[in-house]
Amino acid sequence: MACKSRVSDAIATLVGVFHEYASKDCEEGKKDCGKNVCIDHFKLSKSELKELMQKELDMDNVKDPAKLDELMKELDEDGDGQVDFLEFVGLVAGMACPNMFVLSLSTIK
Ligand SMILES: [Ca+2]
Repeated sequence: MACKSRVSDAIATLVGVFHEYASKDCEEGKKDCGKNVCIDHFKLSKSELKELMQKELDMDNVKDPAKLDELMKELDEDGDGQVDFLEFVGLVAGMACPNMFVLSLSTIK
């Protein structure tokens, strides 16, 4: 078995968490009849986004409907009312940047 890198593990975790939450709202009517696979498990609904933000990122300010609407509007670049993985990764990258800046400063001191 090949040794996986930490970055590969981090990517796998990110994808896994995204799909876990994106699958929560899967309704019977949204299943692909032939394959019995949920066809919307590649996107986060507003309620799925809220749950992910609260449980995985400790962001309780999304309890405020106005804040959640604001975040959803900001992330939903294609305007389909859901957050796909690429739109979600934009959020993660935005959150990582300030932390990376702080880490960079701490290593050069
Ligand atoms: Ca979208």
